[in-house]
Amino acid sequence: MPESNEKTPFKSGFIAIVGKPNAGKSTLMNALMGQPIAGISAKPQTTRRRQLGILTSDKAQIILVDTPGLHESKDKLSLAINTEAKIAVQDADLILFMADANTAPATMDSKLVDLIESLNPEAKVILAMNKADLASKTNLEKNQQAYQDLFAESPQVVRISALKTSGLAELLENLQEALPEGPQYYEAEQITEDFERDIAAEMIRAAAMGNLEEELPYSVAVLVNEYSERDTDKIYIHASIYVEREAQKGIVIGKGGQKIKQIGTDARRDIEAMSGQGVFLDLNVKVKKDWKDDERFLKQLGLSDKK
Ligand SMILES: Nc1nc2c(ncn2[C@@H]2O[C@H](COP(=O)(O)OP(=O)(O)OP(=O)(O)O)[C@@H](O)[C@H]2O)c(=O)[nH]1
Ligand SMILES: [Mg+2]
Repeated sequence: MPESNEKTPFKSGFIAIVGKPNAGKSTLMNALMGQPIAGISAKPQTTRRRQLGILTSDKAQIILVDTPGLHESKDKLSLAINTEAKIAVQDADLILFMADANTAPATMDSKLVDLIESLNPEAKVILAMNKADLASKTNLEKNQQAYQDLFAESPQVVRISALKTSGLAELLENLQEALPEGPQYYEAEQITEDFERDIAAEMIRAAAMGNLEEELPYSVAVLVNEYSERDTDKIYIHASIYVEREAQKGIVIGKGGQKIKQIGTDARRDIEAMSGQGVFLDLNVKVKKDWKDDERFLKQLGLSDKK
């Protein structure tokens, strides 16, 4: 048989990773990228801004868009966070819907499905049943069916564990398959659009969230004041952790500075893994009264509901 010289068309597109808070979206993003670029914590509502993870091969450019889970509070921060998720859904060529395989769909899941079907009704959806490592087979099957039933058109399903990285090769194959033909939007070497200093800020905030309890994780914001390579192999970072009220400051610092020290240790480990360099991290704690409703401060954080 004569060899076909027809080339397989190059595929590309934006894949919005959506799902309720804590579903494992950022864990999946980091696992697919093979390196940490998103902040992760065991607490829900860790991600606040959408972030790209770009995977380029000679066949395709898969542009993952990590999004925040939807927030129900009515402060300006929550509105801005929801805007981030909505923009990602609107602009997506493909939606990757992350479900927790261990639990039945919640109201938040139905809300997300409504959002997708109203903002981007044409988009194809792939359903990822995540945390499959924790789920019993019966539970997984029952929950999977319930998730599929949320959609007008039953989506393709992949069972994965973002944490244990199982099922990811199959997932990637399905994502690539479902993408449209398209151009290479970004240089092959580019893995994200964010600057390292912004990723560092997210990692510091995720580390703070992981070390704080009750409402405090949600009262924290981080700004990086300096991010510089002072010598050849070490990055110097000076960052401020902001809280909403004076009384919260002492809790973040902790007895004898123990808490802030632990936050620094966790954040440094993540930033070093992200940057591939040693990190010297200098942290302080500041009060910015009611910053969640302070539009100017939210802008400084790169968040705004007016996009
Ligand atoms: N056992 C298990 N845990 C997982 C898996 N994927 C994520 N997790 C854990 O779930 C928690 C939340 O993960 P994230 O990746 O921050 O979740 P997210 O969906 O990005 O959450 P938000 O940013 O708050 O919307 C972390 O403690 C992860 O380690 C998985 O496949 N199995
Ligand atoms: Mg996240």
